[in-house]
Amino acid sequence: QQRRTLIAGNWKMNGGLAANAHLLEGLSLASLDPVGSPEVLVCVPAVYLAQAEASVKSSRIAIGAQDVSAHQSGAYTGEISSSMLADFSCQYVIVGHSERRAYHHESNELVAQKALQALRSSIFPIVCVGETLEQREAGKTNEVVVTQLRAVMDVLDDGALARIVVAYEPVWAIGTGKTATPEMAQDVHAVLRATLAERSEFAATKVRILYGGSMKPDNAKELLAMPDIDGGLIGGASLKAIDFLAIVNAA
Ligand code: 3PY
Repeated sequence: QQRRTLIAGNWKMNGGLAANAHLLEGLSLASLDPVGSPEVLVCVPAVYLAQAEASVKSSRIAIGAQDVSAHQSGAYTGEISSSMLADFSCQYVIVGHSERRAYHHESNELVAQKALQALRSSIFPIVCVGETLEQREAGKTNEVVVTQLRAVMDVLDDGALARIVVAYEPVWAIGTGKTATPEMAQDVHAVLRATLAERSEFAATKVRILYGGSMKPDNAKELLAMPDIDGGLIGGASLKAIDFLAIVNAA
């Protein structure tokens, strides 16, 4: 296996000091098998990065953020730069989650700049792509996700491209309890990998493509068994240690 499975939790705007302490402790105490096992990541609200950094210190759990500024520094009130994230041992950052694309009007170009900025601070961007129900029903799934991915590919050289993570999250499966079937997901993952391969075979074999959108303990195993599904970006089920660990153990 040339790609190590990555199981990433996306906490979204959930949690608080006490709840996080409980969850992080539950995850840290789990005896995660150090070899041949998946990489485990929690993407926490930025204000809790310091708490997460301190809590997971002696465990194998990596920490990440959920968004990053496209700018390096300066007059961007409310924004958080990639170097600030790096100060707290942040190794990954989600960019272009569909909730940010929808509610904060993030364009493909902005998402690409965010990915670039993350890499400048040696943080791996997890680039989210995915179609709405309307787009799927119109037969536009591949076109939509390829356009979203290409915008990021356009700003990265081959070396940088090999360092991103992609997450396929069908919008209609986010927070709805609906999941793509393993075959539906695999089809899109294969298209995404072929798109990477058009630019760089090396990147296509290296880049992990995660599935996101209501991945749960009871559907994780069959999704993760597909050849081009290299992990998961987990929403709701990442907020309970027992569920998140069940997904980790299914990988
Ligand atoms: C979900 O599973 O709901 C997600 O959006 C994961 O990012």
